[in-house]
Amino acid sequence: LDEYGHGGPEGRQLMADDDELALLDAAGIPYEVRIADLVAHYQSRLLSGAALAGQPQAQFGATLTPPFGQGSMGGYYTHDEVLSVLDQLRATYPSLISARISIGTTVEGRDQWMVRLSDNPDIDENEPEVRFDALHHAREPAGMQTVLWFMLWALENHGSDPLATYLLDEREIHCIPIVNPDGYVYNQATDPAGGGLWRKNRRDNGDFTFGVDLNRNYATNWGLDDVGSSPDTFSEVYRGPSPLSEPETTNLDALMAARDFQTALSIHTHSNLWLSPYGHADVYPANFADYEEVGGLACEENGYVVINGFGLYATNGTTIDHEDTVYGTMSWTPELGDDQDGFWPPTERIVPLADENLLALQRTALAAGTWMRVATETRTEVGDGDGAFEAGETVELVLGLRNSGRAASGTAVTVALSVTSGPASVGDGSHDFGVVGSFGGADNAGAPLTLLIDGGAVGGQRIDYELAVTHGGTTFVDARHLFVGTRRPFIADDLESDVGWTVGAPGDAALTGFWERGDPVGTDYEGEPSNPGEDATPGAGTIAFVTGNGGGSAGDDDIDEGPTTLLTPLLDLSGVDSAVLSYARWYACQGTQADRFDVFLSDDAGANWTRIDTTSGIENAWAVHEFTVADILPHSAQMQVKFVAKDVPNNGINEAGVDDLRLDTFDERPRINLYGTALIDTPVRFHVSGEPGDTYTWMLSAGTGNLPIPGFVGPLLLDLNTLVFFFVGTVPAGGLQVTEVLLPNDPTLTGFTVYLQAWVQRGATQFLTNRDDITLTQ
Ligand code: 0X9
Ligand code: CA
Ligand code: ZN
Ligand code: CA
Repeated sequence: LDEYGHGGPEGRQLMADDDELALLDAAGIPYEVRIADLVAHYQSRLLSGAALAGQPQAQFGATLTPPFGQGSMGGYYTHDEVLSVLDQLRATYPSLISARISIGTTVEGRDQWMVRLSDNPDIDENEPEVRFDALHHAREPAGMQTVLWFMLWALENHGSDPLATYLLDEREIHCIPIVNPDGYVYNQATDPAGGGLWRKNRRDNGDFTFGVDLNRNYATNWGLDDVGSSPDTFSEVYRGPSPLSEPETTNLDALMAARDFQTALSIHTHSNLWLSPYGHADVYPANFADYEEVGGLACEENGYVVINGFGLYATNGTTIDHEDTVYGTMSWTPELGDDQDGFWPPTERIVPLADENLLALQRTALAAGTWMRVATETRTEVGDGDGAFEAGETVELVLGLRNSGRAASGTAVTVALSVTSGPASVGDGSHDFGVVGSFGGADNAGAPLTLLIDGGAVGGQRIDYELAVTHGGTTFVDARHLFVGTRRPFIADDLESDVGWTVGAPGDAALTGFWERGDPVGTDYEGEPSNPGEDATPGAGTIAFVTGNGGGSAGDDDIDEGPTTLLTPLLDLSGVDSAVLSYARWYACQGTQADRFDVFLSDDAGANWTRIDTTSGIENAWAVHEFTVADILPHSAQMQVKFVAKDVPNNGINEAGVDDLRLDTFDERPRINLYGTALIDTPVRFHVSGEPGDTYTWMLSAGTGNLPIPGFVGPLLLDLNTLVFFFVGTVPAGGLQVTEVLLPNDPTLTGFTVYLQAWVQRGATQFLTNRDDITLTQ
């Protein structure tokens, strides 16, 4: 039996052949067959012929033959295609990538090919060294594609992208896309369209079995016990007759000895994990904190779970344990893709999977040398003391620098501040932080950098500035921004009533634990909260959206399978110049941690989505997350947020929650917003955002206009002939008035559009706000 999912309280998923099922039957051990023919299952998702050729051109590697993502094994490159790609890249970028270098030959006499990416790639320069390898296991080609994707990104962007330029100029990046060519070619022979399941190398064990698990054959803790590897030749984790018995591992070991790899990834699939040493026992490298730091930064975007190998299951004789122990390399085994991706993710997943790991490979390469980051930034207002950054005031910036790399900064680190746009100039513009040691930090508390906001700046204006971090002759620019003025909400949804959120979307496959709105009923898993017991809204609020809210045991109430999707009503952000989106989020992923909760933003009513937030950890607490919308997508009238949680495979406790959706602006002008689906006989929320004490009068009309009115800020945007004054009020403390209006239960009004605007008086100033509209639906 061959485990492929990574277990948990609801049981492990196993691969078994017919003989093994017969043994289970004979022993009376119950099981459920989820996928009867795994190869056929994988092949059913792999494209060929015209469908493959019709795949969209990927962002990188579009001019390769075949293009990236269109290899002839269901989109995956064959062994020979990989070699051809390496040769094509050498021909195109001879000053940035070496010719193929053989690190040795395999059991069947094939070469294990490596390339070095760097400036002067044919010379061994004194630059920090990194290694990326893939396909130790022959059935895990997504790792190979990911290594190639990183190479393509670096080569195609050298000279234009600062990070690609830096990494190629200042690192030596060694890539071995196919560690186990014999096994990979064997899979090609048995399953030319992809989906082959051979894992080990092709050693003839002399007893009618083949193959040694190369990820159990390294010397460190080789054969320590029969749990972490097997002495049985037929086992998928057969460790071989002796440490480094296989030429494939011997060659890798010789390479590790000859080079000075500071960081390395030995890439596998699958389960969305980032595994660190060690796997043989519950013990940790002395620099485990550094492992956690770099691993955590690497996985900031992909959301993979960062844990030590033993925390997953016991292994011995693995690549990374050996490399850490013998050579001091910080070495990880990523397990790319989720358990639906499996070993042969669908063709259309090749690019997304590679791309979701690009940042992780970049950061692993950065960590091989000096990697200075602006880890924290604290802004302090020096002015009227109200906390808002306003005209004529000074903003003090205290930076916490962190070196998340394996080399000290060498020379002193300086940071220079500059304003790139907006109403501000630089006061104290630079600071010398001195030399910053490996995995060390420095700050400028007591000597802040300063931004001087222009006297004429108005609320809502955006100031873009840059922090240029320089050391050893190289500079990295960290772009930041702030908004002038007082932040206040213009849409705030505490979910205490429902104005049109949507549960469920095409593709949802949850069996239980659908999103539902209610007063959360707490559940527990091993003494830790799973479903929240309270909503997030401070004060009087009681209601939130949670996944399953039946109470009882955590296992009954949580998400099984999935995903389950929750969508907000449309959010009208047109004409808002400084929108900040925030929401309170809860996520408890317990038992097994490989599941996730993703949040997406759309600017076209859900036709396209951009992921803005992801987690797979145990938060067990409401936390507010916020985003500057314009950094992600342009503002539109059709913005929407969706929350997607899943437990795939169904093997743990998964509970997500959402509350307190807010959109804030720094704009000084009052603004209105109608929020909710305009279904007859349901409530819509009328929002007036302004300074506390502003008095407002809602106006309603059947048509639009554009009429400047003397003495008013802003034109009248309604048709004067049908204009009706609706209701009046005063903006309360907090800056947002929310009035719920029940739409009439009158089907004859469907399709009818009403336009609204507010007339707002603030002291002596009269404003006419933006316009919003509502079309009644049934
Ligand atoms: O078992 C392996 O070799 C790796 N998983 S895979 O599914 N790609 O075969 C994981 C090895 C990670 N190390 C530990 N779990 N200790
Ligand atoms: Ca170089
Ligand atoms: Zn593997
Ligand atoms: Ca609430």
